[in-house]
Amino acid sequence: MSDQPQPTGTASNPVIPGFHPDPSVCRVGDDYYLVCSSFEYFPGIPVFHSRDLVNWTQIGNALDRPSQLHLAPEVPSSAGIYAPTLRHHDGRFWLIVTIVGGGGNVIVTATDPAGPWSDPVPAPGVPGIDPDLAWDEDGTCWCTVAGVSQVRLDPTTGETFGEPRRIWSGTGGKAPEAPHLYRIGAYWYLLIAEGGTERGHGVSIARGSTPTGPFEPCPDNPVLTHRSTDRPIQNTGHADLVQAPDGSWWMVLLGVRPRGGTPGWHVLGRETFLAPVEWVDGWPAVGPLTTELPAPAWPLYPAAAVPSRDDFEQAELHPQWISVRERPEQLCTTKERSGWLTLRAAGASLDENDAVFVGRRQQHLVCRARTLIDPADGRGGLAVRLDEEHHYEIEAADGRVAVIARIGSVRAEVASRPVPAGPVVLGVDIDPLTPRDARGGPDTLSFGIEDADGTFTALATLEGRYLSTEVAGGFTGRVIGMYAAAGTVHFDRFDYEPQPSS
Ligand code: 6LW
Repeated sequence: MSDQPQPTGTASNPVIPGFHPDPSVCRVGDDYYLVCSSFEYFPGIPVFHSRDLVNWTQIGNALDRPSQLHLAPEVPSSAGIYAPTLRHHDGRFWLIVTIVGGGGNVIVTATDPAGPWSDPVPAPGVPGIDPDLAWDEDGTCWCTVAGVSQVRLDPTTGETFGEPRRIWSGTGGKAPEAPHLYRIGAYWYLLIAEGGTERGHGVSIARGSTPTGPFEPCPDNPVLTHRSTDRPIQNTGHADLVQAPDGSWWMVLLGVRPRGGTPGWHVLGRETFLAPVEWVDGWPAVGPLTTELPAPAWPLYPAAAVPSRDDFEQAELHPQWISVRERPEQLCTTKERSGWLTLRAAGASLDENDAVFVGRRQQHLVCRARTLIDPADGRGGLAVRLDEEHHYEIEAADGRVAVIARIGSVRAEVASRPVPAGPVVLGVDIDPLTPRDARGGPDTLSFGIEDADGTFTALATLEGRYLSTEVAGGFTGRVIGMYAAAGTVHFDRFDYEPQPSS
């Protein structure tokens, strides 16, 4: 992030594009920190920093050691890391999160949010997902979870006290969840999401004079929803509130950008958006959420872009790189061949839960990726992944490249061609698909090879909707990356470039 503030600037949503759902935010002085869910990927829980709420830089991942996060092959995709809450209290950062299928609710702490974070402290008495932490004036810590229930907790030991108590069930929408509890002025405010994380999603709030209630619902609930609208941002919910140093209030929340004909498909997962909050009669008024934001009343600090090329010269991988379930050093290393990323196969394809894959989130609707692979000792390639049953890839081995599509239970090689033995540049171009009728869209993925002069030759163009959440299901979004399916493969570089969207 630049140290030089820019006095004016435009701000646009999403503020953190790509699969970055369930944002939780806190401020310490002039610095904001934000975390997201990461599900089946390792390392888990991306941590971001910002000085202006608009420009965010990833500074690490909270769970980046095998001792903190072990996702067994049996843990399904879209299980794993759900909905963390990040708070700063008593000079430390506290993060509580549910590891679905692998440990339940745990707490980790850090003095520097870039890490290291502690090993997890289990909190087995916390009765559900989406745990929140709030401390009252006595220093008592209250943990509130989806439902919405609450229990007293010692966050240093994970011990809970007494039976969990139902404190609110929302306004009647399904799945009251994502609670966050705050002391603001004379009241304790209980913010929740309800309506489910699909098109019905919304944000509701209640308030009481103690952290345990009773809670009186806001007369204008939901305070934010885009359900039944044709707004470009949909599924708005799972929010967190933060106050800026100038006293203004802001909400971070998740939303999606469906495109194409009916019913609309979103491919980047649930992304992190920002909205200004006004207080009217003691209640927050928000939105609607727009792609262009009113620029905040303070200087902006444009984030230094992550370079489009990673040439794997650094021993440590950039925190943006994620793997499926685990990343043992013997299967993924930059130390074997200097300046190359070496992957050694475990599972025989991306259909397998133990696939060896290193990718980054697709963050732009229109973009391209290239990688130079040396498949001399194995078979591997470049993939766009939603889960084990929804992925497209171009694979190289034995003087041949092939494009493979896996959609649900169907797996097919859709194109192939011979290539000279040795390293080859594999690529994918992702472009919008203008609907030719009510059923079309949202995009296409063209897989091919790039010549030494930069000419890209597509072998196959596949429809993007089959790599959308509306088709695949689940909570994640597309991840683009490299994989090994047999033996050992080496990657010299990986390029990811957003392209103009029109
Ligand atoms: C999360 C819940 C939700 O636990 O989706 O949108 C679930 N909200 O609060 C998974 O992200």
